[in-house]
Amino acid sequence: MGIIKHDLNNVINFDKLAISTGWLGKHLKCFNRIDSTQSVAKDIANESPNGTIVLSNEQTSGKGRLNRKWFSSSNNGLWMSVIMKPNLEPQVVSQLTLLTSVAIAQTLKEFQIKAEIKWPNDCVVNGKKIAGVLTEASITENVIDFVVIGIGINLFQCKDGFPEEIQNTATSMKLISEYSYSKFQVFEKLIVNLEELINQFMDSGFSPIREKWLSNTTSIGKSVFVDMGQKKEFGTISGLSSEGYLLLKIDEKHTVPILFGDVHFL
Ligand code: BT5
Repeated sequence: MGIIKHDLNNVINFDKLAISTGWLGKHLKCFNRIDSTQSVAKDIANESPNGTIVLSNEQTSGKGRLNRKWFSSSNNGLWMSVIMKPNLEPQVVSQLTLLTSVAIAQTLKEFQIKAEIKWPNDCVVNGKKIAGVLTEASITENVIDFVVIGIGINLFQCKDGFPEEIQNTATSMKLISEYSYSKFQVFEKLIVNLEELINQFMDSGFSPIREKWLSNTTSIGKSVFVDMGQKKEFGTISGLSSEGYLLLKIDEKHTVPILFGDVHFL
């Protein structure tokens, strides 16, 4: 596989990595410390091939959705962004977030960790967040130039390894599993799962991904409120639409599709 090294002081030794993938991860840009793999990926996306991955040991300004922070301390997690140039309608970009959550849940399962997918972009274990996804797209005149899928998976943090503000809401693979693993193993399995799901998505659309998403969530039937910034909607999660919207039953007669928001269990 082609490995492009940007930072030669980089401590990541990906030379030993032998990923048996087709197009995903064929080009890797590995860093020791950058502000955010997401920012770098967006900067280089135009001139990068489809499937390029940007990785960093540490992010000094990791990003969540809505400009929230993603804490990404050194060597503690898999912090990466995937550059894609898919021939897709812009409306389906949000489905890539759901797809990526499925890939993460499948990967964690291979390490004996049963993670649940929480709409739209979280993987949680026992109610605590172990991974998050941030999907951003550049679109010109209704055509996708590129999509960048940011993935953060907490690997090795102890409880007090997280900043105080997320100590009660975040978890890591190390905190859950006795299973021994390396960052490279997690990366490798994730890439294989992600590539397979993206290939399936490009061939057959969202329907098979939706089925997998549904089989990896326990959210259905739960009472929640969804915070959409300007508005909060209370109800019971009743499903996922064929487009990937969260279906929220707000009373006996009404179910509303939700495209964006944060789900809070009641
Ligand atoms: C996300 O946003 O969950 C998207 C996370 C994407 C991170 C990746 S890492 C590689 C790539 N480069 C980037 O700069 N970002 C991507 P959101 O749903 O908005 O969740 C953010 C919230 O999660 C924060 O407000 C915190 O409450 C919490 N949080 C922050 N860091 C966390 C961590 N390491 N583990 C668990 N929770 C965290």
